[in-house]
Amino acid sequence: MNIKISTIVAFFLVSLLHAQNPLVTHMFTADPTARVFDGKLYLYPSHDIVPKEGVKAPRFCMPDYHMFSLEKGSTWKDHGVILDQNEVPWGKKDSNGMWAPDCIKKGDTYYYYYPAQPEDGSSFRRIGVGTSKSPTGPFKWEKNYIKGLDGIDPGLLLDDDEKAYLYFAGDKTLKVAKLKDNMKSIDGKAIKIQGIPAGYVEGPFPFKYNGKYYLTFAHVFTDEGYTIGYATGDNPMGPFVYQGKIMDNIGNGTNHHSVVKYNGKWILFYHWWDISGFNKLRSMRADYMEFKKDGTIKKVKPTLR
Ligand code: FUB
Repeated sequence: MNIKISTIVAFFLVSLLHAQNPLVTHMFTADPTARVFDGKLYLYPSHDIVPKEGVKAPRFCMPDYHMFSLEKGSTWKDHGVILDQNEVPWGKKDSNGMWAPDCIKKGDTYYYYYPAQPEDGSSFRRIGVGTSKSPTGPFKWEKNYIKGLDGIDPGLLLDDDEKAYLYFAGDKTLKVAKLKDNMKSIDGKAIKIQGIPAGYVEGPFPFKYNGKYYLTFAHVFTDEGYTIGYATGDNPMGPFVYQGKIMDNIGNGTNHHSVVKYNGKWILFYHWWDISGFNKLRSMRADYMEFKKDGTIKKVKPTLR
């Protein structure tokens, strides 16, 4: 009886998720970081917009962050702008460079991490943080970026011992820094993760499964292009061992993603150019992901059109 009910529920959830791609259609969304807080599913993506006239070369134009929650009836509620580029206390104004963010909860506080171009010109991107007592904000933004982090795509892991690790993409290397208990500064220096294969580009996302550390990331092959790969390890700071691909190249140019367990099932969130057909105007999507008995991940076949 139980099996029958869980099969029906699983089938319903699968149809529901597949029927939903792309997840939202009223705006372009990319780089979806999915998080479950107190049983509810939230998405923290970035936001692509059409560049203003006069911008000749197609490039990312990303002025702010929205966030979404999954509501009854499987609708994604848009909570509006939670951070505009011109509100970044340390950021360069109108730089349109608000790339992939992340949000985690420690204790009763939510910490939202985001990259932006610094006003002081000290780097291509720095990583800032804001705090809130609610997953939907409002967030109180720290006045300065986190010192010692020079890169993009913050991906957070809160380990079972409550120690937090911030993974990020710095100059085509995958780096990690342990955070201090205040979650706003790093403990020691950021280091390069050992064991990540050549072709690694960006978008590190960490999670734990059966006591092992998993790191997923964008991996480019010369003969295939942009894929999602992953590695596993026994220590959050590495070394890691490359295990293969989770998703083949789907012709996106980028495929920033995240992995989450929700309602007992693992889901891969990623993006594609569903609505625009253009790789700088992306839409977030989701498909179920499965582990094999040995802990390796079955490749996810995207439900494209
Ligand atoms: O969305 C802007 C950048 O493109 C992200 O930071 C990368 O991961 C890639 O998706």
